[in-house]
Amino acid sequence: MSEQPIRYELIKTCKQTGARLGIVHTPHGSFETPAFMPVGTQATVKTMAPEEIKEMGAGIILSNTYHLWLRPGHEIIKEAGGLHKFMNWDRAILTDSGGFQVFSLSDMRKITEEGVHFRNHLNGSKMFLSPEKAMEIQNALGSDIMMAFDECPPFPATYEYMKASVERTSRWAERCLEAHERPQDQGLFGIVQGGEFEELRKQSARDLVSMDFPGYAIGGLSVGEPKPIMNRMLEYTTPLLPSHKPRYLMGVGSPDSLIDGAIRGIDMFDCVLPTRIARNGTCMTSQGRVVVKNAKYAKDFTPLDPECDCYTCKNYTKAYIRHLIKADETFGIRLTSTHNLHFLQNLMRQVRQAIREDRLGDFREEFFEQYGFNKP
Ligand code: PRF
Ligand code: ZN
Repeated sequence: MSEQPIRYELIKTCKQTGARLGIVHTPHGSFETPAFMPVGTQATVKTMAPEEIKEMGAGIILSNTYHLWLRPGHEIIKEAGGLHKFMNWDRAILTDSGGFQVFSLSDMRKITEEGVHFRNHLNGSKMFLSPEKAMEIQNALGSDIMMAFDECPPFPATYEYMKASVERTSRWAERCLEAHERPQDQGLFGIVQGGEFEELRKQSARDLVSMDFPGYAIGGLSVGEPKPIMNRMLEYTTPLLPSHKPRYLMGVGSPDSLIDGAIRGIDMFDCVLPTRIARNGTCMTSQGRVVVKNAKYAKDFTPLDPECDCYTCKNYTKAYIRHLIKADETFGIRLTSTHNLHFLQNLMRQVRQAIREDRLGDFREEFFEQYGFNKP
């Protein structure tokens, strides 16, 4: 094992936009960036087999500390030989640290300097998550990239609250570094917070950069703020991060935001969007969103996306998929999930090719026009 488990190789920057083409090297293989990470919260990308995710071209998936701690428990996964072996995924895994999930899923949260007290959303029991506990769980899971334990305040938050939160998140990041027991084969990323306040983004980035993490995430965005605010925060924050390390924008996965994030120097993204909307029959296509449940598709015997070469589009019609989704058949969800995940992997391939050819700005225009983002 090399001395640094996570290494970023910058291939080139797009002359038109400044977007970065790169490769992230991990103990479980390398993946090209900008990359989209499918989400496998419960140690499965919902309804999909690992082989299917690989075939779409994904080199890394995301999983969650919070969920796997509550069920089945990190001890069991450790005993199984780690998360890769437990779920039969031999490429890279990134685990989120749990703080964000505690805030979005559990009741009765109380934040203290030590950590967060909350109630288990499955059985109501009292639990406590701290930087040390989040590291213990992620060390047991054995993910290639671990995330520091942070606080992601809701939008909008006051400047005073956000400042105190950023300072606590920096102290928690120090404690994560201290508690990390496998620095030889697991990389720990810091998470920049600060909401919509440039001064606090700067303070957060400065604190975390001084701790010398092998990569940095930008958290606290896509939490309900208008898109122009997210883009402005990215423009402000990415230049504060070291250019020889990967940058990860947490929880972003709409096609327009993936392109706009890449243009602002982001290398990695994750989001439940493709699998979540698949479950109610919504698909991302080259012509925009298709809500396949709509009555107008009842006799539409064409594929979801005429330009797509995924398994779903090669073999099934909108009318059939509509029938399956309306009849609550799980195969319908497999088909829409397959398409949506393939669509985003394919979008990222196109983004990388456009960077290679110094034309990501042109690609953005063409894509937005076809997808319908330019319509009023
Ligand atoms: N922090 C962590 N996970 C996250 C976020 C964050 O700020 C977000 C924000 N979009 C998504 N997931 N730890
Ligand atoms: Zn398809």
